[in-house]
Amino acid sequence: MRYVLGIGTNIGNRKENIERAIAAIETLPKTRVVLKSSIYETQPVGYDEQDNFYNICVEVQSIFNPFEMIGAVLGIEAGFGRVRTIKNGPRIIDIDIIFVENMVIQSPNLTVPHPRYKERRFVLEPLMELYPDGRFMSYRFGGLSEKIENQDVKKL
Ligand code: PH2
Ligand code: MG
Ligand code: MG
Repeated sequence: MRYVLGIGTNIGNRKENIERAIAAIETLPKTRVVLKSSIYETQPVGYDEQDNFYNICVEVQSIFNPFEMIGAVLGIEAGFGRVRTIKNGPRIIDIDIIFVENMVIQSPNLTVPHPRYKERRFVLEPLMELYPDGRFMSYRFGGLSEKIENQDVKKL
């Protein structure tokens, strides 16, 4: 299946965290990263009192179904020693499922497409780099990023 994942980090060596997360995704069975955006340094959204993030979006091809995939990414996050404290607060690694093909999923532990991706420049900018015509399958996100204020993003 075709996935778009968003990865973010603002604790420790951010570049290394992103590289390690991508390497971990590639170790999943029959799973590979087929597209990778640049890394963006981004202003925190939702909770101000924390350091800037590094964010990236990747397209992944995997045999995993979405529930296997969310289990796998939570496992990778746990392997980084991630502990969940403040909502939207600092994290060593966060791996979010943005899209799974054309699927719509509403379940207690997984919502696809990601419910807030259209409000977040740290997702939209790398997405537009991967899909310059502003579409992934039936999803449309062209022109949204420019309308968002107070969320600085800088391509590294
Ligand atoms: N993730 C959040 C909340 N705020 N801000 C930035 N810049 N980057 C993120 O990845 C991020 C955030 C919740 O997951
Ligand atoms: Mg997130
Ligand atoms: Mg998450």
